[in-house]
Amino acid sequence: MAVTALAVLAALALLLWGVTSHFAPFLLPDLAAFALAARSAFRCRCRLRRQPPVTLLDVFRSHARRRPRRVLLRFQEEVHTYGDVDARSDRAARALLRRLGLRPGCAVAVLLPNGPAYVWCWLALAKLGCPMACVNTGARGAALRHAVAAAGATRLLSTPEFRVAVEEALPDLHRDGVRVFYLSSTSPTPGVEPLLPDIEDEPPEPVDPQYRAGITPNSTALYIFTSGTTGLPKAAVITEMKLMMVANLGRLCGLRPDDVIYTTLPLYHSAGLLVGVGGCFELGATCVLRAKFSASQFWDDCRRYNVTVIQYVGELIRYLCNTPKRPDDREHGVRAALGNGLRADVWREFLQRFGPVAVWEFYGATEGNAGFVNYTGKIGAVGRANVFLRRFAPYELIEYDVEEDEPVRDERGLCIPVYPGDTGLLVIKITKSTPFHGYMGDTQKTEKKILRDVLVKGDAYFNSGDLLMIDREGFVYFQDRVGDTFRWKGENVATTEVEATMATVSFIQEVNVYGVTVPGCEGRCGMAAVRLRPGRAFDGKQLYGVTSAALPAYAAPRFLRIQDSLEVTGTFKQRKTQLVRDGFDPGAIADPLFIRDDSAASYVPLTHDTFAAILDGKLNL
Ligand SMILES: *[C@@H]1O[C@H](CO)[C@@H](O)[C@H](O)[C@H]1NC(C)=O
Ligand SMILES: *[C@@H]1O[C@H](CO)[C@@H](O)[C@H](O)[C@H]1NC(C)=O
Ligand SMILES: CC(=O)N[C@H]1CO[C@H](CO)[C@@H](O)[C@@H]1O
Repeated sequence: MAVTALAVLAALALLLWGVTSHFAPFLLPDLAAFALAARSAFRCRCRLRRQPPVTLLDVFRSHARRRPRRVLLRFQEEVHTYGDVDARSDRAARALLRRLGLRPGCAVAVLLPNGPAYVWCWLALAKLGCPMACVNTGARGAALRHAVAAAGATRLLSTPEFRVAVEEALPDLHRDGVRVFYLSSTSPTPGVEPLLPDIEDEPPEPVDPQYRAGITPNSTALYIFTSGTTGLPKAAVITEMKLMMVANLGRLCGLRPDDVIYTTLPLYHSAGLLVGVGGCFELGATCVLRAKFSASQFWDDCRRYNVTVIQYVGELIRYLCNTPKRPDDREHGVRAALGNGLRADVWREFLQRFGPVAVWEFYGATEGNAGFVNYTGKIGAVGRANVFLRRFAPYELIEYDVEEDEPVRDERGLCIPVYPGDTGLLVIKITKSTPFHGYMGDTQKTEKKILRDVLVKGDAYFNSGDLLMIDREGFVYFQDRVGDTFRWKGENVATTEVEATMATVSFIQEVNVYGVTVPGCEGRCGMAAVRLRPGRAFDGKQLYGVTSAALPAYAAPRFLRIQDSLEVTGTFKQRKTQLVRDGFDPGAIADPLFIRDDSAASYVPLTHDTFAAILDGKLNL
């Protein structure tokens, strides 16, 4: 098997060497990456095709059996070994079975903070063959009720920490027939029962494996909620196969069983839970959890727990770079960083300041059917357009009309692939090996993510909603979320590009760029919300200078809003919706507002008179 595969690879390599000479410098790394990915996919498939299938839970259990004393979790002062967590999840599985009356396949929603309970709860549910629905800890009221219902869950596990949210939604949850439990020793909420005493009463003995008898590679292991730009979150289906593949990402990036992985990302998202904790299950490695990311504590934690690998999202690295410099900035054992959304400028600054850390930037959507990993370490790139991998996960970048918010189609009604160097919408073909499982109970939303008739009539692609660019050498660059681009004066403005420019201004700590509607104007006019560096004053002339030098006139923000803090989501993505809605009315916004004034070559305060002049069409933007 392996020999045939190698022969095929070698033949392919020889063939391609001549044909695509510009790929030649990267042929070996491309081939190596392909071989690694193929081996990983092969391993996952073999495990899950066995009878009964070997799931990630089984991989965890075999580590727990062979090396029970190995540390799985560190959280604050707590140390939990593989053996401890296995036993704990056995007790919990028994208690859940008895108290919740679960049957295999019943989804159970959890609203839990980052911590060991998240992990043993997950394992307990997996041992019962029940998918866990990971509710965003920020969900309140209707959003909480919606999340539980979207996953089809009839039980919700939480803790008194979320008492306010639970009590607010409780009448509605009860009306929907959902029973709520706290994983605590007592309950402050009438109608919510505590589970901890029951869990502690149970013996640490495994539950009957019969509960997992129905598991196939296709079974739902988890529901992870993805937030769109609009509307309520969608419950993305994570199957056993997908879980296994994503948990193997760390191994693909060279992580080892002796690694200590530091996760400050929320566990209700796939990066923290699947790549981080799941990656540790896969490797038998140690995971250091933190309730919440803290920029000032980050490196102290890394030193204290001997962390070797960190997980990031782009903003997190930016926060780290924004902390005051310290003499011990380079004193840490971190050798690799795993994550996504890191911009080239921040990436460079991070390496310069904190030393040689291998940055494994990857790209992939929770519900997506394929992704990219940077396997060459090219700064700024999310990966390579690997000709070998493309045969298995065929993707295209297609022309996208930002104004109409849909792909451009030719006279035959098909999409148009972009040329190298041009930005296009990433779509990935839906095939047997790259399936798209969609969103639970929402065929309409699932169908919306599927793009049909892309290259030929009748084909189907997963619409990533992301704009990417592949350069002539085959490096892939993330450009924008589809919603992050707006039109102004007939031009596309990429908010991330404007943000990257404004972030270089010395007095700006954080910036969030978006487009606001102006009565009587087509498209959206650029606006930026900024947070100033502590102790620094706003300098309109300097900002004007930097933005005019680096940005085309249509892209430089016309309006500016200074905020004490910029609101971010659980994964530090900036929230734009509310800012867009707020607009630029000085009568309605308490924050200081400025307008770009070309005659003064500066940003000047936006007065009520100026605002009125804009509305009356007397002042042309
Ligand atoms: C997995 O599910 C899909 C439908 O979602 C079905 O077409 C396919 O046959 C299933 N595969 C296996 C191995 O059960
Ligand atoms: C970190 O490493 C040092 C030196 O090897 C060791 O003494 C210490 O106990 C380790 N700390 C943890 C939390 O593993
Ligand atoms: C497989 C591979 O080459 N991965 C690379 C990704 O990028 C970092 C550098 O930032 C390299 O160290 C890794 O080796």
